[in-house]
Amino acid sequence: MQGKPALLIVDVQNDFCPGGALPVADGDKVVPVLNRYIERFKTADLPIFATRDWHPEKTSHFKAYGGLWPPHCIQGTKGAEFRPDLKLPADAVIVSAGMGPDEDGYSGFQGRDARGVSLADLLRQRGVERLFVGGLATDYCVKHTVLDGLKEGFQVVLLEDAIRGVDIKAGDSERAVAEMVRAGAEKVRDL
Ligand code: VGL
Ligand code: ZN
Repeated sequence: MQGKPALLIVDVQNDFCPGGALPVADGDKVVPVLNRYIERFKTADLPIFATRDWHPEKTSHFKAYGGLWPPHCIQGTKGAEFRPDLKLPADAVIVSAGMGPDEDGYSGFQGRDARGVSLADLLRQRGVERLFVGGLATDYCVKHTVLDGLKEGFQVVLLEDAIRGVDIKAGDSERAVAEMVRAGAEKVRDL
């Protein structure tokens, strides 16, 4: 049985694209693909969610404070904005994650909207049962969001043509996709 779908776009922000603070190779290439999915979900009157990595200046997520990463996606900065060419509709639901000073916040399910409502509750309020997920980065936020979505009981479809990864180690993204599939995600491309 296929439940009510929603599109879930993960962290398509300036800092994860070429020219940004933590660029993912070809990160910008997901934008036109996601724009086509956005158009289709809008036309079918289905809800669209977008997560954003939304860090404070000081966080244990950053190298300077014990973490893995250079500073990126700091709240209110240009780098934290969604890519300007991503055509998010005005009624897209925005969920911010990684806001705590001592969390990585890789999963969108650790995120909240402006009123503090969790992603899982926002999805359930709208009757969503099936998530179509694309965005950045395959081996971090996409992976954790997909795995948590499955744990929360949602069906998850990974949009394979709309994801790109960091690949600190060669093959990380490939392994992440395999892990998501093992956990129960479906893969689709050119949907
Ligand atoms: C992400 C690394 C650090 C992501 C966020 O959005 O995948 N990756 N912070
Ligand atoms: Zn981050």
